[in-house]
Amino acid sequence: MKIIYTSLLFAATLMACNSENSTSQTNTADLTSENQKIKDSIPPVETNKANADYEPAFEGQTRISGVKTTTPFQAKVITEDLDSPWGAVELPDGRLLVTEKEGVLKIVNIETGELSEEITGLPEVDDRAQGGLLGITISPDFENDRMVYWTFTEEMEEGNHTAVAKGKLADDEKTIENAQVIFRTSPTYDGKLHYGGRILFNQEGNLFVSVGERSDKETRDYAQDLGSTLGKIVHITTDGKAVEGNPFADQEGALPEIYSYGHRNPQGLAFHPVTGELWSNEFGPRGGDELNLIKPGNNYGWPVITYGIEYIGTKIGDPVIQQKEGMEQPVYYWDPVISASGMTFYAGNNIPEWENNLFLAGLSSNFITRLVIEDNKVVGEERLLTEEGERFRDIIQGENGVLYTITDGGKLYLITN
Ligand SMILES: [Ca+2]
Repeated sequence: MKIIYTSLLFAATLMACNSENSTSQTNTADLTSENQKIKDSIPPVETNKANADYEPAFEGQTRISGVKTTTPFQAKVITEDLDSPWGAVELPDGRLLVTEKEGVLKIVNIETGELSEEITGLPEVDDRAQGGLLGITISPDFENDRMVYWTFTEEMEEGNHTAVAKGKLADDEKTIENAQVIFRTSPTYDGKLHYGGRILFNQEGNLFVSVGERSDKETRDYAQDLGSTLGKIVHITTDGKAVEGNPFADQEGALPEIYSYGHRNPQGLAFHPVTGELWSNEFGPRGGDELNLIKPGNNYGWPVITYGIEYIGTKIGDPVIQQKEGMEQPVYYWDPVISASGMTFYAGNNIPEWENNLFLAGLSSNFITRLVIEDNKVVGEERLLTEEGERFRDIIQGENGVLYTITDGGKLYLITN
C-alpha cells in the first residue's frame, strides 16, 4: 500500500514538473519568476540576532534576500589624507568639494589625489561629538553663480543647533565670499548629538535639509512637535525661507519650513532617478535604522513607533508599538543597525546592473549597503567594501558614472567597473 502511494505521488510530481517545464519555456512571465527564484536563493545578508522581537508590518520590510553584484568592479583609494570628511559634492569639472568635520572645506583633485589648501571664510563650527561642518551641496547653476550651500553646528550662548549657510566660492578657490547663515533650526539646545545635516537641491532649485531631534529624552518629543524644526526634513529656498506650498504653511502654530516630521536622526537624502521621489535614511535606536520614502506632511513616527529599543536595552514608547494609524511605516528597517549616514541612488552607465539601486554609507557597520528597490519595495540587499574596515560617512555619484565614498578615517574611494 505504501509503495503504491509513493509511486502515485512520484507520478503526480513528475506530471506537475513536466507541465511547469513546458510553460516556462514559452512563457516570459514564468522566466521572470525563475529569475526571481534565483535571486531569492541567496539568504539575507543579516545573520545576527535581532535586538527586538517585533514583527515587521509587511513581508520584506527587513532581512530581505541577498543579492550579489556580478559585474567586476574596483574600489580605488584616491586619497587617505582627509581629516574626518563628512560631506562631498562634485564640481562641474569633476573635482570634489569636501567638508571636514572640524570646520574645514577642501577641494580634492580626483586625477592626482591632491588636496587644496583650506578654503577660508566659513563661520565657526561646534565640532564636539557629532557636530561640526556637515553636509554640502552646490547651486544647480554653479558654473555661473559659484554658490555653495552647507550645514553646520552653530554654537550659541545657550547651546547649539543645525544651521544652513551659503556663500560664493571665490574665483581663486581660496575663500568663500559673503558667507551667511540662511536658516537656523529650533530650538537651540545644549547637547552634542543628532544634528541630521544632509542638504540637497531639488529640480525646482529649492533645498531639502535633514534635521535630527538632538537625541536626549527631553528633546525627543520635538520630532512630533510642528512648532520645532528638530526631527524634521525641512524644505527651504536658497534664502532660507519656507518654500511656497509646504504642507504646514497654513497651519497655525506649525513652522512653514517643515516638509515631513517624526524623524529621529535623518541623514541620507536622495531623489530616485526614475520616480523623482525623495528618500531618506535615519539613525534609529538600537535595532531601528530606517529607510523612508518622504512625502510632504507625513509623520514618520518617532518616538511613538519604532522597531528599535533603547541602547540600554529597555523598550521605547508608551504603549510599546511599532505601527500606528497616521504614522508612516519605514520602507525597510535594519535590526541590528547599519548606522548609515549619506546615501545615493545610482543612475550611471558604468555598472548597468546597479541602475536605480540605492547605496548607503555605513559607519559602525563598516560597509556600503546596496539595496535593489522595485515599486518602492526593497527586493535585495548586498554589502560592499566589507574588507576595508572603514567607517563610511557619505557616498555620492559622479557625472561620469562612478561612485565616491568618504570615510571617517580620511579616505576617499572611487568605485567603478
Ligand atoms: Ca519611523
